[in-house]
Amino acid sequence: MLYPITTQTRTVQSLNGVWKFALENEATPNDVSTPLETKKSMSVPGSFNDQGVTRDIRMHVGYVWYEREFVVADSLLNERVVLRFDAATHEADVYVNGQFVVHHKGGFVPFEAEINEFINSGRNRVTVKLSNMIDYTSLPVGNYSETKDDEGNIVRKLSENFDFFNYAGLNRYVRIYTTPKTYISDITVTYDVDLDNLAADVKIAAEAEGDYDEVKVTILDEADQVVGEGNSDAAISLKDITLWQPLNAYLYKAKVELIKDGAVVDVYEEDFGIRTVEVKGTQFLINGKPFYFKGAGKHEDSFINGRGINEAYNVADLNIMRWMGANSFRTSHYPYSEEMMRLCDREGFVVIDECAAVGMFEGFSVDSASGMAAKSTWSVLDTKEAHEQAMYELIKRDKNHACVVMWSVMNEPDSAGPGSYEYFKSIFDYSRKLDPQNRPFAYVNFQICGVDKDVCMELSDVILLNRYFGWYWDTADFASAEAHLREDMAAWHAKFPDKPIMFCEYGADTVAGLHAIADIPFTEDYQVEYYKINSKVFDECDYFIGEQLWNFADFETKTGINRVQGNKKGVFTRGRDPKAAARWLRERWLNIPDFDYK
Ligand code: GCB
Repeated sequence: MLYPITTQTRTVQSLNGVWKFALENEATPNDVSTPLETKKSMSVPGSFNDQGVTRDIRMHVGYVWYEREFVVADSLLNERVVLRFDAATHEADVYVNGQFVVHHKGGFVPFEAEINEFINSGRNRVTVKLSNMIDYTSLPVGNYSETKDDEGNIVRKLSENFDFFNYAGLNRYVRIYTTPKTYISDITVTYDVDLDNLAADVKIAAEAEGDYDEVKVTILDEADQVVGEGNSDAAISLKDITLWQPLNAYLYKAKVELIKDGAVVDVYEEDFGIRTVEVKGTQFLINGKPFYFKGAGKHEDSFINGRGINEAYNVADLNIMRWMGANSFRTSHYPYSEEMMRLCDREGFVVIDECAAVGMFEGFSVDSASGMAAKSTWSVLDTKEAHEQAMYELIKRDKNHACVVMWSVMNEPDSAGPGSYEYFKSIFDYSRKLDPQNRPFAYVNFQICGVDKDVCMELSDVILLNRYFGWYWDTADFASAEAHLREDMAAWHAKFPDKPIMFCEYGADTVAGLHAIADIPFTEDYQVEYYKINSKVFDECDYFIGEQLWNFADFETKTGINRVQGNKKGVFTRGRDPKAAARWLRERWLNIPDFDYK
């Protein structure tokens, strides 16, 4: 799916700003044929929860309404006019001037619809009925129930089956863009690279609709010099290429033009980097060299905005990670904004791109993590359809990004209980066919489904582990934690001697400002010690290819007795102030090269 940009043939108009907002009153449903009656306002993009402030909005479960007016300039009404939502979390029905236009479920990917037949010259009205409900058929997975009160009203309850707050709303940008009636609908970038000779055969495959004779492709380098020309059917050979490298990005531009009778009818420009990715034995090769991942699992989470896009945070977060010596992160636990992916392409950050498959564990709870056991997850959940859709939409959106080096199909699923293997196999088989660049696919293993219980790891190209020795396990006993971690790593390596292992989570909750000498959990000192013992074991294992800690920054969660205004495992606070561990890790990571460490 193409990102909306302005070109000589296309325009983009923002619908961001303050919209009208209302909670759905189910006794007297909103009538979309008339303007929304409300005095409430809501900023878009942004989650509605913290903007709403009081409990009735913040904790609302069910439907909400957004509405605003817009005008499309008359000069554009003969173009193809498309209304695009970058993310409506989690499910939306969109109406224009009271008429139904499009429905989408899945709160972290874009969707769009042509609206020509619904709009008029002058003022128009866009209305969105949005649901924040998630259940056993959706991704992410939620525990949903409903009852009726004495007056017969539905009372909805929702408890996340995962450890982040269920921020919802029009979380990303809303735009109208125009294209000609004959237009480029998608572009897929693939290439064969000759690393020894720094040459590449690049295929820019365009899909288009309408009446055209040919698709012309021009490849430009960063100095805007033409380095290759051809069409969309055949590969274009490039010589003396500059590779996209971690933290040292280089982006080419593919200018794609639809030609009819010698004239350009549509033009789109897609930036792309050239790099190779390969899992070979116990190594993860980028551009043929063994890469070592240093970084974190993150969240899209900021004060007031909730999960709403915050580009200043995105820029700052990458700068903070660079300061720390990090080179990568995982989009835990859902696809991040397209702006973040584009930024990572530009900055050279390496991304493990995760779909919203989280909570796939019957009875998940952060209050009893070490005591949980796999049960009958795969007969309780009915997520296959949503999961395939999520992988399809994720890869369709992110396939051309050089920053994406691996797909994560699930975080901490039940990979031990009955039916796990069959479910995993079908998702892996389905997903692998979708990536035109054939990147590695993996899932992130839950400590509860350890090496003696997990039955799915043979399907994963890399062994991604979330491990909490010294936190949920062996709390305040670093000697045992270290020994158990060492045993765990050895056991995984013995079971899969030819697969690389990396950590996608390890961490300890830490309340900034607390200190103690004697290994007291929640103190900054404890967090530093925790990272020291983990790092020591990592360095003993030559098959260990990366450390992504949990979490980059403190973040909001549902309330619970194990969460103090959210999850405090950040090495930065929610406001991005460093805890002591951030400085300790900085010392470590600045001394670990991106390549050839293992
Ligand atoms: C995990 C989850 C993550 C939680 C984390 C924790 O394993 O993947 O979403 O936030 O543990 O802090 O418990």
